[in-house]
Amino acid sequence: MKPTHIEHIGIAVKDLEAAIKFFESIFNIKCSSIEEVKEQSVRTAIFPIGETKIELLETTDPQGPVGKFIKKNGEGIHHIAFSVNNIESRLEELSKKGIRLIDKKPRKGAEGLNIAFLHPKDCFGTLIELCENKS
Ligand code: CMX
Repeated sequence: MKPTHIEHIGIAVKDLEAAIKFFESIFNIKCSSIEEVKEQSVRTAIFPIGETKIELLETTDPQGPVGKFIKKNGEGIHHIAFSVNNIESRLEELSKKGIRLIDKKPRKGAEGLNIAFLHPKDCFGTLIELCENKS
């Protein structure tokens, strides 16, 4: 299992619009899309930076994964997403190595990517997302 690059870094924020303004004005980068991912109870804002992206995440439900994360930790880095080829085989490989899969099968995430999360308790406290490379 070898990621090709970091697809994005997810940052949990309380106020998406305020965070977008901050990243655009301070770092001079442009938000390319804002999207609601209903199944994950989040609104996302994407900022491409070279080959990777920053994904800002605002919860739409205090009981959703980002809502619970912010309640416990406050705002900050929520997950790191690795871009991989052939995500289903990668998941099978990781499962055989005893890493708990939050998503046993890939599902659609922001920007229509096929994604799956690995459990942070099996990854040194870091929530890792796999994203399938678009071909
Ligand atoms: N990074 C590191 N640790 C995390 C974490 C994160 N982002 N989210 C939760 N945890 C830890 C908690 O701190 C907690 O640790 P302790 O047991 O030591 O207190 C433990 O995991 C359990 O957390 P919880 O808040 O009780 O929540 P759940 O067990 O119900 O869920 C998790 C945890 C990771 C399975 C769930 O958040 C999940 O399924 N995440 C994947 C989906 C997701 O995050 N979606 C939002 C982004 C969507 C997108 O990018 O499109």
